[in-house]
Amino acid sequence: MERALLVTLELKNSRAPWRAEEKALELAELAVSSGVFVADSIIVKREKPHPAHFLGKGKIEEIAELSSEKNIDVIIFNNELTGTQQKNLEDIIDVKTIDRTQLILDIFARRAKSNEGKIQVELAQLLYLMPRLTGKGIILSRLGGGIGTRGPGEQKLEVDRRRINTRIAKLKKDLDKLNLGRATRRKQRTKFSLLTIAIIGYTNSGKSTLFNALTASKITTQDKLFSTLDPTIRAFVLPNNQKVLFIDTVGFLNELPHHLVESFKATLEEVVNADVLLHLVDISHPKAKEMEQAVFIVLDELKASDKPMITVLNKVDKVDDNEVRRMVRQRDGAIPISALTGKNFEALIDRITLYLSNTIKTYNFIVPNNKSRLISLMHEKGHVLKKEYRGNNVHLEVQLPTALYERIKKELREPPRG
Ligand SMILES: Nc1nc2c(ncn2[C@@H]2O[C@H](COP(=O)(O)OP(=O)(O)OP(=O)(O)O)[C@@H](O)[C@H]2O)c(=O)[nH]1
Ligand SMILES: [Mg+2]
Repeated sequence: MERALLVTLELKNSRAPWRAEEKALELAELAVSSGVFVADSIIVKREKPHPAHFLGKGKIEEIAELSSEKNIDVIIFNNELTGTQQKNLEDIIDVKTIDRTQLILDIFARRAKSNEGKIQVELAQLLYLMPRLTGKGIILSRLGGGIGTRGPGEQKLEVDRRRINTRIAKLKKDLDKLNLGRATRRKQRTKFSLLTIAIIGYTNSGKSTLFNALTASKITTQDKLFSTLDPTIRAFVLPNNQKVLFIDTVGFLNELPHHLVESFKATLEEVVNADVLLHLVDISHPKAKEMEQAVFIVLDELKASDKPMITVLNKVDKVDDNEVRRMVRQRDGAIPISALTGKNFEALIDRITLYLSNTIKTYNFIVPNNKSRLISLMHEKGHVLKKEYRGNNVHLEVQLPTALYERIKKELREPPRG
């Protein structure tokens, strides 16, 4: 097992929602999830990062000493380093140095199982590497393999600039092909007019545990970050006999590397296209509030922040009842549950049923042919159950969010433009 030293930079006067200690704790969890042993973790205070060395020379000497004292194999910085900073740090300390993004990419590389997952991870890794290659393309760490250099499926990452470019182009093309398949499958699901409910939330909040409990599935759940990468879909029948689909998918993180979000667009499409989001919050975690916020930031990036959402407060078995009540009061309409013990599942299912019947209904429209934009909107945001062309009109039966119905009704009343 590689022995890691973690270094977190604390900017003076920073008002960030996560304190340096809290960031350091999360980095340790990430490091453990990637399979290294955390030998030590330090926090360094500075006004701002040094452009060339990230830290001051004196501090770097100290870290070098600590590393040899503790037999460190890898130093993990809790920030994104530039290629120059990384190289300079390695040159002085003479120990492999990686940053938080590489660590996260490494976890993803080890977890990726499906073909699509592997392509997405490799693409994110190469996009990260590209601007950091020097000269003909020397890999970031000249100091051995292991963490930070692994590709999906334990193969080594490509390091030659020209070959990386070719590879990136190929991966993008492969992804496009897979996206097409995904879109087709989604269309098929729409045909059966099944509403989809995506279970989303911070990594380790208990999404897969809830998904398994509801749908009697066996997705791996563990007390590690990013256990799930590939989305899984299963049917579920609500008490009113309505069949719906639940989706379990990859977790979110504070300051999730941009390339990852970019590369995982296909997987995350399942979230964007879901009818309702079930946002799972681990309320036993001291940073629950900030984690919730981090989830909203990723949703924003995915342009999915206006999706209908039910907030679910998970792991109530680990929290005092009064505290749970306080947290429920803070969040209008949130449902407290324990995915592990099954506590309050009935209330959750009832809420989902009620929510769906209140927010998504089946409507009939007669739309003039010249308002084709409205018809595409219905296809995009709802489930078109029937469509018939009669003369100058299209008759449609559509399942739609009630809010959207009001908008469409209004636009239908307006005389056609032009
Ligand atoms: N005490 C308690 N533990 C829970 C509960 N729900 C989940 N866990 C534990 O939390 C850990 C993470 O659960 P997962 O279901 O893997 O979480 P996830 O959100 O799917 O995580 P990623 O896929 O890594 O993003 C596991 O160790 C679960 O056993 C709960 O209600 N109570
Ligand atoms: Mg999971």
